[in-house]
Amino acid sequence: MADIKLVYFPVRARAEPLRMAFELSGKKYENVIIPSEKWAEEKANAPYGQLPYLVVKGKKYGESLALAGYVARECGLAGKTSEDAMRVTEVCSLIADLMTNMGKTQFETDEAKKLTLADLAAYDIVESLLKINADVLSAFPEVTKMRGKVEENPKMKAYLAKRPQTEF
Ligand SMILES: N[C@@H](CCC(=O)N[C@@H](CS)C(=O)NCC(=O)O)C(=O)O
Repeated sequence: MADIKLVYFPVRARAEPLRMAFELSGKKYENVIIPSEKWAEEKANAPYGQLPYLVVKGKKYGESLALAGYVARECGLAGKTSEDAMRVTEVCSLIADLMTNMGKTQFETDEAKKLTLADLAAYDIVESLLKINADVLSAFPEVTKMRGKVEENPKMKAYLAKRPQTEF
């Protein structure tokens, strides 16, 4: 049995660079997958109640950036100098931030919070185009969906109803 276990959900996300590092370096590890339906009972076993975590010689370690630093060193992928290692951590941190933000929008159930200024700007130009050609959206179901999201938002609904009607 391998000295190192990597425990994560059956997806790539925060564990995949670590799996790839083990595979690339040939370092032995056990890839432990927790199916989502088992998570409720497994959560209490995970450091800070989250995945991924590593088990090294029987001890558990959490936080993916800490795991990344360890795995990078163990697999000889941390760079040669301290400056290299700082750059590696820098890039990994940046990607972790991106992943956290991606997760927020991907799993956001409140449709209103998914709106960005891009949606509002697109909504507005589409309103102008619709005044010129009412069929302009017939081939663009995604844009129609975005229009619906803006119009269903209570604050937007109230604003759109009270704003002055202008041509553009
Ligand atoms: N800061 C933590 C975040 C870990 C995290 O968000 N894990 C998610 C999966 S990617 C998780 O365990 N979600 C289930 C839960 O929190 O119950 C890290 O970088 O490891």
